[in-house]
Amino acid sequence: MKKQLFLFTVSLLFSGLQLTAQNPLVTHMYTADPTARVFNGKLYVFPSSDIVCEDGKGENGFCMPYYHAFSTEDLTTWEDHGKIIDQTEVPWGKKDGFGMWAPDCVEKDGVYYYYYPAPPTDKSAFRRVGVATANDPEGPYLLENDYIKGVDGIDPNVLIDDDGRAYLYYGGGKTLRVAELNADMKSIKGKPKVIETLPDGYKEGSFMFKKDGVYYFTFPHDQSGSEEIGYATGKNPMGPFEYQGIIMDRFKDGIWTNHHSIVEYKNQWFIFYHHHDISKNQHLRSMRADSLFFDNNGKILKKKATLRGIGITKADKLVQIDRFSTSHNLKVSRLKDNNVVGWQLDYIKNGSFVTYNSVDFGKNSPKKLSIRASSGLQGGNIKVYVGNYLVSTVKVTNTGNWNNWKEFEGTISGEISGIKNIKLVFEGGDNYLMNVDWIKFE
Ligand code: FUB
Repeated sequence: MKKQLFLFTVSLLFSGLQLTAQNPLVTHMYTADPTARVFNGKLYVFPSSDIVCEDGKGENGFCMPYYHAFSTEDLTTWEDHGKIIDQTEVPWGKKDGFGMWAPDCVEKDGVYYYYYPAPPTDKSAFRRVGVATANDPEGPYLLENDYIKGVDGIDPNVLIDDDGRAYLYYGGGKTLRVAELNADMKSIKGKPKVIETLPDGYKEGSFMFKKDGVYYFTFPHDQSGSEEIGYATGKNPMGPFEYQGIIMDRFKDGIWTNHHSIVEYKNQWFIFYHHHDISKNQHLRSMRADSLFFDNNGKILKKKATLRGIGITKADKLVQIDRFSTSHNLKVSRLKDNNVVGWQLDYIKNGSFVTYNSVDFGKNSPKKLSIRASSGLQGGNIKVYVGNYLVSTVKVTNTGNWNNWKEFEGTISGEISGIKNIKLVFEGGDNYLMNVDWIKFE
């Protein structure tokens, strides 16, 4: 996968579009703790931002100084609306705390309320929760002068119920809490309540949503070395809730957190979460998304995290096949090209394959295809299937070494149109055959 230059100095100023029909959703900066919301027919994502820590900054290895907002209408083209809040603007917060952890944003009566945790200058708690308001989800946001009194913790999340009452969920550690918000959306009614009857172990990042009259209380939960995402359901926004099971298993490749949100957009449910795809450093995370499904009884079907993610990929653009839906007997690693965020398929053997869902071939069938590949050994053949049909066999030969890339072409037999799933099957001798970057149909 070969994309735009990966220059963080430039990205700080960046505001623009990028095509990312797969995971991670954006590659020009690190984004964690994604809260997805639908406003005005668009899907917005409000993540936190990880940056590389200078010595002694931040906490727990995280350096998180500001928030950006992102949106999409097609799940493929993501717009970065730029920085919406910076730690230096928080009236009650440490200007160099680097502790702007997971936020949320909701809309009520045309006003957008942005909830964010930050380390307070009065040192009254590890985190307090602030509110900022705007007339547009992209800002500009006006920050309240003080934090919400009585709320002490991380990961604010707000549900506005069908009757207009609003609830703030937050917390991390052994307990997660809920408090009803007053009509001003900036203060709470009474004392927060601990949410009971959840499984033991560290919990944080709770996200509440309502579907068919049922309150789904979902939360990352560590009981075995990194966070799985679990959920409980109830008939009341303040509980009690009954634990139902796991939505997403824990990752086992060196990332401890998995903060998420769940949203319905254009009649499909999605789970947004994060991973360390770009950095392989658990403090420099990148947001992802996958489709989510429910059974007929409202139970959430367990989701396997994918590289493919969401969104439709145009066949005549580069199909980043290393962001596959499924794979067999091969590996993925970062491209070795300097300053490029991208990945490659490697350790490909005879019989290895990848599938990639939802490629849009449009109305006019392509006549040929090209595949960017390399091989330090003998190469091999790639059989390209579209739907159930073998449409081409591309021969890849030795390119001199594994990092010397060439484009190999094939002709297409048959007519292809519409949105199709594709599959690449690799054939050859006993050794590793080739590395593959992308495929393109023309
Ligand atoms: O991003 C910092 C913290 O890590 C979040 O607040 C938690 O939910 C976890 O993702």
